[in-house]
Amino acid sequence: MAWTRRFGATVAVLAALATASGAFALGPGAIGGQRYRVLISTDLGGSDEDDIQSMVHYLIYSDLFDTEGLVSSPPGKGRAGDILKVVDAYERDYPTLNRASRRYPGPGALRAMVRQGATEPAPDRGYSQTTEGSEWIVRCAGQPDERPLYVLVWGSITDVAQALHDAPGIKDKIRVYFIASWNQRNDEAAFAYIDREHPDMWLIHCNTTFRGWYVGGEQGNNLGNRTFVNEHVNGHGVLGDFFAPLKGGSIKMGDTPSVAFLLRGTPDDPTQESWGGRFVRRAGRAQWCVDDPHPDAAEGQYAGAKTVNQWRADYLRDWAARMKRLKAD
Ligand SMILES: [Ca+2]
Repeated sequence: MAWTRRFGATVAVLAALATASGAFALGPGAIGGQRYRVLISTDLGGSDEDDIQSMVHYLIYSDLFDTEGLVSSPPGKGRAGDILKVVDAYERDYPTLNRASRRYPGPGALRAMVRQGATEPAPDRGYSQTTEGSEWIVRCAGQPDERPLYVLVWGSITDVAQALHDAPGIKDKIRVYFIASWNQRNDEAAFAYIDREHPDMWLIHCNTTFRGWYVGGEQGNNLGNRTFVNEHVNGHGVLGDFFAPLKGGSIKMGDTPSVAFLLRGTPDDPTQESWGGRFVRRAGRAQWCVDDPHPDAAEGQYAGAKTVNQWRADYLRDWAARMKRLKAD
């Protein structure tokens, strides 16, 4: 009996540890060999430098993904040309990266998938004119590939709304991770259109969870927002030097949880743990997820943010190891 009690206690402790660290809960994701199709809709080059940070990070991991589109979206002054400038930096590092992995996309292939989307928010009805960007979303979604297309929305959801309006059938093929918050406020009409007309969408409505990327979690041991950039980004290739001065030399990367969600976790089910957060279903919607309102998941005022920052040491150390590829010379 004593043994049984001890064994039972051990199991309970292990279960508690597993819950605390989530160590046994994370699915493989792209790092574990799953290959996902990705299209990014971004306001890069506009109001905030943090999209450039996120794009650099994405490109360092781009050998793990089948990237199909990079769409310049509202709000602000960011344009397709700003995305191309990041690709230019990537091109200079490409020979080095290519030696580390043959699966990095060629710079020319990336340039060929950059499209200009809308430059203004939608009018009240939530959609307006087809753009090259919205058309590209429709076209990628329609590819004869059994895998879904993950659409990562780093700006306003304007171009996705337009694409859904033009071709509602794409709904069955796309999975949208929307970094909402300020992006949503800058085009409420586009989001309201999707919310109203497409409640059956597969969508992660991430309003606050993403804050966990740079708020809270392990910030010591060169894993602070500034110390990490100094130690692991600055001086690491053209891309590292491109990143290092942005946001005052500090990590923000508020859009990156949409990528981290694919890097490690189980994207088929956003209610499971991932580096990009764990979500709960919105009532009455089978495929629509929102920030976890449970107080244990909050970091200060940010609901769900702990479901990201609990992995901070893991996702930053993994990225640091990848940045070393750029020191290969
Ligand atoms: Ca953004």
